[in-house]
Amino acid sequence: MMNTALITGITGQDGSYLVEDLLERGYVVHGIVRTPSLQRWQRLDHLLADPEVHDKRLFLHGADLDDVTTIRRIIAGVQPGEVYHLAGQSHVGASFEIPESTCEFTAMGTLRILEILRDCRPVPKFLHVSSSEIFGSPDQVPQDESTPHRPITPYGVAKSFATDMVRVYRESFGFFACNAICFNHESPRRGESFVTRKITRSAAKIKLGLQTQLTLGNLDACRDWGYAPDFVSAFQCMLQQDEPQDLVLATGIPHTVKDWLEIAFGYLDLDWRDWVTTDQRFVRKADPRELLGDARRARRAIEWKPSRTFEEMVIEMVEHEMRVLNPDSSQPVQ
Ligand code: NDP
Ligand code: GDR
Repeated sequence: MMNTALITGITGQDGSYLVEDLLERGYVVHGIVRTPSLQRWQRLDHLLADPEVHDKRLFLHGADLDDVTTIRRIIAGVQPGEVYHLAGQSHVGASFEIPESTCEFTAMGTLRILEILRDCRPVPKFLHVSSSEIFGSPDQVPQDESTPHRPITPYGVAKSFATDMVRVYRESFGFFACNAICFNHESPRRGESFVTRKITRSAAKIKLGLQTQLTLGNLDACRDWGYAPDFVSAFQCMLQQDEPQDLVLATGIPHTVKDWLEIAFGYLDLDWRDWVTTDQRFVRKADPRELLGDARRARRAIEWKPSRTFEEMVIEMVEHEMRVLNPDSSQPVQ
């Protein structure tokens, strides 16, 4: 019998890679989407245009994360064997401006889904995408599954709550439920307001004469940046373990925003110092400083390891922007 999976946040960066991964593995996939008046789910266009896939092996259902009754009805109808919970307000900087809705969807949204699943027979396996932001200002570097949570952003607090709830439902109600504690992961499908995509897109635009300046916040900000398709391929493996457990997913290698600038602009033969300015607007009220992941447990448990180097990933993103912005050229403008 085919496995049936339900994904929340299927239209996001990770959701779009996860649905491809699961379809390739032979799953029937159901996704929950918000229902805007203008339906544009760009990252899923290629799948929705495929008559062998759309409404055959991939089905979309409309619901916001606070539509509890609708989500309950969808889950009752679909009867998924596995639920992948990715939906939520994912911008850390924005969480300072909209802390209530961030917590409403990211924290309470997760609890509501756990409560719905509690009434299912059997209870589907459950994967929650947690975040390195739960470590906030950590005492230990690198961080692993046992590092205490010390979030310093509203987003981090919301993810910390959701992460602990997943653990509580595993330990108290016997759920097969796991947290994938993910450090930053990027791709050509990354949202344009995140610093990585902002840099790669702007570098390409500047090269093509479509933009004259790039304004950023803290250029010394340091993160553990990996490649998004590598991360989502771990999600399915996590739910196939003999026993449920949380796993940190990370490369273990730190880089700064300046590293992104050096590689992205350098690849296009530009000196970023000629084009980049900074503005307080993009500097966070609080920003974790020493986030670096230790993914040894994931390596052991699911034989997970990153497939791309940092430099390969940055260049892939720059080349993607050049192709999209300059479709007549098969090669980047050098
Ligand atoms: P995106 O922002 O690209 O995608 C977020 C998804 O959540 C979208 O499908 C969005 O729908 C959906 N969503 C947001 N709010 C709601 C809501 N109220 N109701 C229903 N759906 C909603 O994020 P990513 O794909 O990058 O990340 C996926 C998850 O992983 C997120 O929870 C994020 O916080 C977490 N995470 C991501 C990391 C990363 O580096 N990418 C690292 C660690 C954790 P719509 O398209 O309609 O906006
Ligand atoms: P992050 O990613 O907050 O780590 O959250 P983001 O790309 O937004 O910021 C990374 C670092 O770059 C600094 N920065 C800027 N950030 C943005 N967005 N715009 C700028 O102009 C800019 N200039 C400097 C930030 O201050 C920060 O230090 C991502 C999201 O995917 C979360 O959902 C996820 O949980 C974490 O990664 C792990």
